[in-house]
Amino acid sequence: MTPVFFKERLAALKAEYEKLIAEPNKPSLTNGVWTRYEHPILTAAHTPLFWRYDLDEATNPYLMERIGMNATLNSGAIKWKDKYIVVVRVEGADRKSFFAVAESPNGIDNFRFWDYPITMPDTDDPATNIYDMRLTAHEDGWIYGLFCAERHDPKAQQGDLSSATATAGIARTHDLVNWERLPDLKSPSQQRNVVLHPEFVDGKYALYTRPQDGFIDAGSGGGIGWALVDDMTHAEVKEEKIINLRHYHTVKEVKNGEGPHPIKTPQGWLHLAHGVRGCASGLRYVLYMYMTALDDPTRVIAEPGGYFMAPVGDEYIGDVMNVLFSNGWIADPDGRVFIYYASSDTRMHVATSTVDRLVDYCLHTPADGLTTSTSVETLKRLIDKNLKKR
Ligand code: M1P
Repeated sequence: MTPVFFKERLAALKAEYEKLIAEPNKPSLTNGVWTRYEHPILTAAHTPLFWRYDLDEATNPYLMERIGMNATLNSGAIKWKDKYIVVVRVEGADRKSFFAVAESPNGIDNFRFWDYPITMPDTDDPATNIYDMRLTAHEDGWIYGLFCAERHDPKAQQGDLSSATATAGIARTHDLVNWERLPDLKSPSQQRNVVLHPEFVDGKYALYTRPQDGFIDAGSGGGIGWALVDDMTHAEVKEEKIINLRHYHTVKEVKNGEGPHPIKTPQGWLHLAHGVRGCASGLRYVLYMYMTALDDPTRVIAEPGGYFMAPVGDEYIGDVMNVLFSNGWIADPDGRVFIYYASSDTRMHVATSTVDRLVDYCLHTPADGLTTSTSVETLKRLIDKNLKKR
């Protein structure tokens, strides 16, 4: 290869990369509750060139990718030092996920990765894969990151290289760079989608849990749980109650899981979660919302029927089709809410709303009556009301 080839290709790669990062994101679809944006905020192509290429002509004369990145998905989010921060689950071509911070000045576009991924210390029992961090700036002064720590099931039969276990990993930080790893959550069951509530409740740390029978099956788990914990440095689920149940023939029939930690509003805690149902093409993951009482965050006070957001257009397509998943949102002091969601386990998007709109959505959207008859009666009531005004 000639030096000219290397220089030209490098210049082209850099120009293309900067164009991608700087691309403005404009509002696209809206249903009045949320507004989607034209472009994903982060894709595998947004990961820095210096992660993927050896940029030394002597050792990489063809300027080929050396370390492939496959996807950028389920990201925790936090407003920090006036920047919109997402802690992204980056999945390499080798299928290993890791965490990396990306920041934006406006929450909508210009997301740029920090130079290095997060070095997450291991516990004494290192996980094979870690992913889906929920960030909580807790009133104790720490920023906690709770995530799934996945290991090959020690009870797997010989030759079974697929059975795995899911445990909640816990770490905390003051700067998003240096992380103190705490022992994994002790729980009678496997756990994924565990989220730390931002305030003490009865003087204890409060966790949203998702007990599950196996690595994939929520099974007898029942839904989103709640557990109080004395000490995050030795967190243990002793008592767990299910606060948001699954139901037959709903969007969360098969599984559900808390998204990011809830947002506190004067009317109650606003929750974003995912619900899963089965269909002929596999599992369908959608986002739904519910609200709980301020004086008792375990008491559901509202739950709109159906989904809040489901895949649209290109969002259907990716490594795991028909999936929307969210574990990060940011509520700004001016009332705007930035909802960060991944489509089909492949790329990250943002949708915007406001606290007022989301509360209105939760309090005034009819609940799921659980049968066709009740859905039709609910629909007829709205039609009657509207037609009387004609
Ligand atoms: O593939 C869809 C999602 O599946 C899992 O979510 P849950 O535990 O609710 O089934 C997670 O692995 C998640 O990362 C993934 O996006």
